[in-house]
Amino acid sequence: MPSGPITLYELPPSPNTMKVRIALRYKTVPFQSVVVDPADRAKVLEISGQPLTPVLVHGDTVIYDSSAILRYLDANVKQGPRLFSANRDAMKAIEGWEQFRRQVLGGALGIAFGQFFSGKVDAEAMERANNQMDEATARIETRLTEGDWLVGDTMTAADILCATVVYYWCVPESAAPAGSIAAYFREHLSLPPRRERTRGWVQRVMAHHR
Ligand SMILES: N[C@@H](CCC(=O)N[C@@H](CS)C(=O)NCC(=O)O)C(=O)O
Repeated sequence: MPSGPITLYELPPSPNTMKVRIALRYKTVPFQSVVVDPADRAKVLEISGQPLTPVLVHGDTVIYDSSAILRYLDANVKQGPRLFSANRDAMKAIEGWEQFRRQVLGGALGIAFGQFFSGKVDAEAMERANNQMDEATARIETRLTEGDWLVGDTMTAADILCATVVYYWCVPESAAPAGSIAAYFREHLSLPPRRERTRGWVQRVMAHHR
């Protein structure tokens, strides 16, 4: 079993970094954070052989890619709750939500980040992002009529993977200082009032983002 201190190389407030941070806090695993300069990937490249964040270092073991990191933590760090499941159906359901994140939620997120990085605001594109997220969260809202979490009765990787995307559509004022990316998304992205359960669920997941 790997052991040793854990270091997270991260680029806040990226959704991929948020996933890993939430997982570490949820499992109550202590870690050291190294904030990466987006314009200087030399250290990340040296450690992991590729330039993207997040990267997790656990003793002598290096893992990159947020989904790989979640699986690594679940399989190797026994402390705290599970992120995945010993149950086959639950495991399939979590992986189903992971695909939903990539294929459905990811589309709206891509439009929103594309707008941010373009430095302009195209009202039509933002409306498309908002409409796509409204449609996508219908499935989440329905699922949440049956319980607090997407799979089973505890938070799993399914919640962490999906809520870190939907978060950008319900950023609280307290997390959006003027001029920040969060403030930009807060200004342009929103969920309709009928997504009340979805908003509550995002808050429950994001409560672990410390
Ligand atoms: N599949 C990777 C994607 C990692 C990724 O795209 N990271 C972004 C930050 S969220 C990054 O480092 N982008 C830098 C770039 O594209 O130059 C994961 O899930 O961790």
